[in-house]
Amino acid sequence: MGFVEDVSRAAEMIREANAATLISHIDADGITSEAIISQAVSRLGIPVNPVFVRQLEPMTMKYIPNDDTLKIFTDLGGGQQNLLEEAGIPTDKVLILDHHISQPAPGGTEYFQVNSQFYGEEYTKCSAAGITYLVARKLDSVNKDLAKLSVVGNVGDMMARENRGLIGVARWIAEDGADFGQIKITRGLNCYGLSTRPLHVCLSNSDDPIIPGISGKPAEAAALLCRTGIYESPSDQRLWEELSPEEEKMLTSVLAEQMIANGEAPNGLVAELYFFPDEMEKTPLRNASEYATMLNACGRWTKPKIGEAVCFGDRGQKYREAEHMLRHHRSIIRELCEYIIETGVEDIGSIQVIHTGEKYPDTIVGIGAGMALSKLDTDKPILVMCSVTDEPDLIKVSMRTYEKILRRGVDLQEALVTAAAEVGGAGGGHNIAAGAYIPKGCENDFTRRVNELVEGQLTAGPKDR
Ligand SMILES: [Mn+2]
Repeated sequence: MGFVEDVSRAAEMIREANAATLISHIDADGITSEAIISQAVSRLGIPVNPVFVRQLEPMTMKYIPNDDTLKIFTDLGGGQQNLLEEAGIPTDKVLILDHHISQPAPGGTEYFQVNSQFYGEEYTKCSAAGITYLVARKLDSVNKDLAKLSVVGNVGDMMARENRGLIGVARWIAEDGADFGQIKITRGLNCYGLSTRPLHVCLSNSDDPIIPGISGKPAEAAALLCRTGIYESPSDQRLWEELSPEEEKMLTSVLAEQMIANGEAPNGLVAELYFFPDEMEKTPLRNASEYATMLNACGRWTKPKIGEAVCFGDRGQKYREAEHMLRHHRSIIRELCEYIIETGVEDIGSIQVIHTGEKYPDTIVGIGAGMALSKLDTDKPILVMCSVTDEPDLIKVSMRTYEKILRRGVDLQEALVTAAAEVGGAGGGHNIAAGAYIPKGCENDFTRRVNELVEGQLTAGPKDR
């Protein structure tokens, strides 16, 4: 069926429900998806009960009651229909709103889902928070106030990364929120922390793209800002959000010139940005990427309901707790990053490898790997392995690289999917950032194989895109 028909059918199923159980993932996309559908369903007077899970797997199925509530799966479910079938959950009690690859149930039970993968190019770069928003919007146009959360989920799931902005139906959602007056869509610096970090810190943290003479060098960044008159002194603390449009333009062109002078293409310097002018100034809630990090921090430290409360509009107690989670999150990541650099990675040819064992939670190892990479050999993808909490037989693998390496033909997702399948594991993700779970004990064979595959990709050269 077409997208419009499927969204209508999803809305119909919700309207007919007496009560709903909302099962969602604990990352930014999962939390925003849940918050969107939860509010949309509650507004119809239908009671809801949320269940957040790290992953839908046999162990977590016990949290899903086989009662007569409508089970709405968001940001998961499409790939786990076998579990729903096994649990004997009837099809008329299941609605899946997902964007991950769908796997039919082995017994042939056909659960109804709206999945971004089903409807062609316009939809593939739309996360679960996008699908849930479009269902919410179909239920009632009053739900336009939820567009902001949808953009947070999309940006959090890296839907804006490849094209440096949202595209297709996800972009339409951003415009819908802009229309409503809650989202300001602009173009600007493709850096993290534009609403909360002093500009020289933002610039020196930029690692994709790497700005020669600025990345990793806060003092040099401050000096450049002084030279351009944006800072009055090197100890100035102005934020990107505080610049005038003229200053924004001037700064991006100075940085672009600096990149060109160093033989780098300045393409990655500017991106489309999504600001939320009705949120408190100088807080992570002011833009989509920082908001998403706050929610990820809540989820990764197993407090998704704090993130949910923030999405519902709590700016008091729960918001303070979320701020605390974010600070904690950052300090552990910083620690992990230092650990990787101090311990050192092993260069095995085309990739660099490290095993962090049980030292850090597997939920943050990928982020730490990405941050550490900027201080390692940026020409070789990094592969980090670690133990998995509560799963002693599994090893989690995270890989990160840079755009410039993708241009040479590398695709981390492809490499990990292939190598993981060969050892009886499973991989997934994106070309620039991917992950896998593999059985414990095959680490060496696995990393050797990934190295071989990446080598092969480099030999084959750039793909036609
Ligand atoms: Mn997602």
